[in-house]
Amino acid sequence: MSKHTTRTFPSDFTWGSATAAYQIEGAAREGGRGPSIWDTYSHTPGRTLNGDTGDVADDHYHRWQEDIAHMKELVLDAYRFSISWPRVQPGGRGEFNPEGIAFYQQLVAGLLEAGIKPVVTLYHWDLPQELEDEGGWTNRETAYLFAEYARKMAQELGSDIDVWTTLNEPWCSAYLGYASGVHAPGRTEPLAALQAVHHLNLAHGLAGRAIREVLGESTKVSITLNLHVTRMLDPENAGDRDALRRIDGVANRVFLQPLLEGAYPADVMQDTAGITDWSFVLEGDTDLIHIPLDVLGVNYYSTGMVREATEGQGGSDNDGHGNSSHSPWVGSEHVEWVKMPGPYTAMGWNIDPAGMTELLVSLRDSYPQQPLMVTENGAAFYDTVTDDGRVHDVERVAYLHDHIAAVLDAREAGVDVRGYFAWSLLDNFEWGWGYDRRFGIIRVDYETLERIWKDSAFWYRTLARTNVLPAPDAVEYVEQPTAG
Ligand code: IFM
Repeated sequence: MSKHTTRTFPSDFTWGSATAAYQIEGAAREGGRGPSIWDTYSHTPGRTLNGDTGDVADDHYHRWQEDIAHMKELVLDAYRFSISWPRVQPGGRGEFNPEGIAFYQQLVAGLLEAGIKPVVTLYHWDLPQELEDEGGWTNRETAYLFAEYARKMAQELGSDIDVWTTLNEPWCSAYLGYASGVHAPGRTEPLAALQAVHHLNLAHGLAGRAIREVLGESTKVSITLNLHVTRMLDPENAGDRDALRRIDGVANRVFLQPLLEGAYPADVMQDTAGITDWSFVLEGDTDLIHIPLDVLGVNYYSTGMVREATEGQGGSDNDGHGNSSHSPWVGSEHVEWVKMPGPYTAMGWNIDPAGMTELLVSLRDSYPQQPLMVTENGAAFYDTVTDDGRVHDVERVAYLHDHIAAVLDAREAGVDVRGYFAWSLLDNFEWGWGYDRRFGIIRVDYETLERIWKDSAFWYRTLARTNVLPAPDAVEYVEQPTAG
């Protein structure tokens, strides 16, 4: 046994796990579901690794009962999942699809029966394709349609939902979808990305208001952001300080400020003046966006570092992980990313638990009254099933242990962080990386769709059951639920 001091979370701390519809559901052409931008994108040759698509994914659409049994055995307090907009409203406007709505109603009923709180995300990137054909998130109309979809979900799922999260990681939807094009819809237009930023922010405000109109002002509304913990190479260098300011602006403040303060950052508008005059922000929009958030969802995986661009490097393809040929960093032509030291996960992302504490503490410093929730954290590794039939994912257990300890550090520094959701419950479709990158605490065999608990699942179960952070080597095996 390793040396380990006992560290405890309060009994009301929420332990959960998270997934997203397109990544796990499959049944892409069943139950009246319409096509989403991710169906189109993943079926376009060359867009995803190995041409993988979400057509079958984890087949959660048919195996949701088994998946709830896993969550119950994991002793989870909450499950964060997303609703597929094109499953419940195939064209994104007009008629709703009762079969799609019934799917989520039965899922929610099943969770409640298992004593698990449903935490819903209304948009985790699967825009109905018909709306993209009309401009997608560059079109203001999409924000209004999103609010109508949110209203309908509030009417249909009602007070059974613990937290209503409007959007997951609008940074990815806007910049990866419309600037670097490594996510659906695969566009590479900086102006479109900024329009998308604003219309996503607006969609959040309108949807949150619609949900509270239906269910009452005390209904818990949230949004999840993937805030970027970025450092600068040389704090003494004015160019490096400016590089950090720019990245913090387009990555973080362009969301945080309208959401939590009701205004766009003036410096971001200035940095992007060559692209747009921001006339798509209409009078009153920022007031609409600025609604009380019961919790702010925070997704954290790794850190980055920037410096002032050296000759010819600015606005390069480098997203900190070298993933795109077009830059997502709109308005940041003077910025160069510095490779972070390892260790790295299978995504090539550096492992830096201190960044988790830093992020939570900095949010508290900027917004002291805002409760927080870690809605995603986890790691992809190339797991293998060993002869004993188990997956000894030692690296993932260490990653979870160290990051959860970092959450505890933030709590001990007085940060009001109320819960933690491991990404992800199951191995799943990792967007452009297809099924190659495995984030699950439960392994999915993509041939048989069998679920196999990894050591990280057993470890996380002990934590959720006891509220005491187990040592990384304290893996307690129990019988895992079987299918059927
Ligand atoms: O799989 C994604 C998820 O959909 C959104 N947040 C990051 C995860 C890992 O890349």
